[in-house]
Amino acid sequence: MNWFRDYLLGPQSATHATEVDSLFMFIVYLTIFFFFFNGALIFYAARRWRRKSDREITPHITHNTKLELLWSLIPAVVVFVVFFWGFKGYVSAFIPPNEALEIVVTGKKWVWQFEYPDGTRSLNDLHVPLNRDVKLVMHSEDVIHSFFVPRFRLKRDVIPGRYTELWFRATQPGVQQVFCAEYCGKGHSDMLARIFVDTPEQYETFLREGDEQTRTMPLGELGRLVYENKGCATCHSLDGTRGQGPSFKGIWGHPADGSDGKNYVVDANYIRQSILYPQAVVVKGFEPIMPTFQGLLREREILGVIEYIKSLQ
Ligand code: HEC
Ligand SMILES: [Cu+2]
Repeated sequence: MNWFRDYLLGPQSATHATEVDSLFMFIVYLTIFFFFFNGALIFYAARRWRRKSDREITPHITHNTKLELLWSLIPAVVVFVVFFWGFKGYVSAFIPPNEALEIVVTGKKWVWQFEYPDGTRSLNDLHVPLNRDVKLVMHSEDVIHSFFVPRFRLKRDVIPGRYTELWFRATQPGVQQVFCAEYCGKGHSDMLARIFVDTPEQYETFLREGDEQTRTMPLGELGRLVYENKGCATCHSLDGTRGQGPSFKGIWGHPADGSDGKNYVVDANYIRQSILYPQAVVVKGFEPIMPTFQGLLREREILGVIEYIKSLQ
């Protein structure tokens, strides 16, 4: 009967789906059973006790204790079974396991933004490893949205000013559709995201080289994104003003004075070194406070920064 379940609900793609579906199908089959059972009783009664002649007088029956107990107790038991079964699934859906990979989800008109433990961000594309517990910590920047993954059988509101959580363990490789299930304005129906369920190798590649955007965006633009999103902007200005660190404006191709008294030309290798080993050359007149970005920036992002600094003449 799995074809029937898949026809009604779509394929199951996370552990939670099996739990939800078994209860759902139990209720469906129960409903079908009682549809025919009650129908048959009605037909039987209509035939068995139909009026036979005009003079016939029906007996005066006030009640039947046995029958009344039966039709109260059986539904009561069924209702309790459904309640506890559903409650168990609800609790397991909303209490994440301790070791889950944590991803921050931000809903805003009209995109989903994801942030991984290593600081990587992506828009509308969520990458998760296959067969691993993933916990989503969700919040909204504007109105109420709702994160809905039909094939995981999971849905939860995403609310401004508060965190809600959701967790899952994807069991099928491939792509899953995410919908916003809370009307949130003009672009509501475009608020679509995809979950890429990656093999461990694909997930490693994603973390190392970034998503589609990081891998394909023009280098200069990628560099600007890195500058804005990874904190460079807090210390380095673009307009020549001196901040905690030297401004990026016009440094490309010019000599930099090291505090060791030597002169260094600002080229690609110099910038790369400044990012990965900031203490190797400390620019004269500045404190050695720049943190290393080793492991935080991908190769292509470093190339992007170089390209970006080059463009700031
Ligand atoms: C906490 C402040 C801080 C942050 C954040 C920071 N830097 Fe720096 N940076 C400095 C300081 C101070 C210097 C000068 C001293 C030195 O060379 O270590 C510097 C130097 C540099 C230089 C050499 C500049 C020159 O004129 O020779 C480059 C290139 C650079 N940083 C790139 C970056 C990039 C790219 C980022 C972001 C990924 C970044 N920095 C983030 C403080 C910071
Ligand atoms: Cu929405």
